[in-house]
Amino acid sequence: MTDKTGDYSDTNGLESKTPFLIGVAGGTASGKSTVCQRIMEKLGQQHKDHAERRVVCISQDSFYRSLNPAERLRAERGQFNFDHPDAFDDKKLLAVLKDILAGKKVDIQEYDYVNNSNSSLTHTIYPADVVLIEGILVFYFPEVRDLFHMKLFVDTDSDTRLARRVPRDIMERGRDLEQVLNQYMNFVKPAFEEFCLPTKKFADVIIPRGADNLVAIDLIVHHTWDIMYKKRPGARLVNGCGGEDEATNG
Ligand code: UZR
Ligand code: MG
Repeated sequence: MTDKTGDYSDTNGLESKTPFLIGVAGGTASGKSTVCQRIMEKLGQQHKDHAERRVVCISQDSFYRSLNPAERLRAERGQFNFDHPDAFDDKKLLAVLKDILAGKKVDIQEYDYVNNSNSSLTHTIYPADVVLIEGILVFYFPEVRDLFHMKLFVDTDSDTRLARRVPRDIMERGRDLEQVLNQYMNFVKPAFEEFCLPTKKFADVIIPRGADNLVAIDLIVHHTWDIMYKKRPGARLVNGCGGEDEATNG
């Protein structure tokens, strides 16, 4: 199979080297997605065509399992616990990450928060040098956790997170205030304390203040760059951090 990545993947769609897998965990609205975006920007990838990206980001939200009719009804009433590990299809996440590590092209379904289910939209993740996986429980499942080459935990105060979560759920995820606060108190906060926070100990780097922490992001980007480019000459990042252009664009 030859795709737009040109000589980067071989004719079987199998890549000759292993992408650098970065897990990004943290509580709801901690800034996980923004941290990932900043890392991608700094590696000069953000505006590249999908097939040409050497750094890609996947959300754990794409791996919510499908709900049965009774669960669906509970979800509509705000009575389904989306913050519990059981809400996820960890086997699927594991299989997809293994495919990514094997250099295969994978299709990821986008999640639709308004309908609490996977949407029909899929996007293709092409073989990349760096793959970021962000989600509240990406370090919860041991087999998944063990696949990451670097683990980041975005550590943002819970009042800050709640203050961000409320407008986001109302504006982007079609909820009303009462629903958001009830869900937060009944599910989001207790599950954070029981399942997410204890996974902080698995992190290699804890990022206080999330995406505002430009120094931490810079350090992570430089470390990633070092590993991907200097220590693994086979890897070819484009427009590297700090504006170095010694890397070739494959
Ligand atoms: P982040 N979530 C929804 O709001 N609706 C769904 O259908 C599925 C998930 C929420 C989930 C969790 N909780 O707190 C949050 N609820 O998405 C995780 N309720 O996403 O890390 O971006 O906050
Ligand atoms: Mg998110």
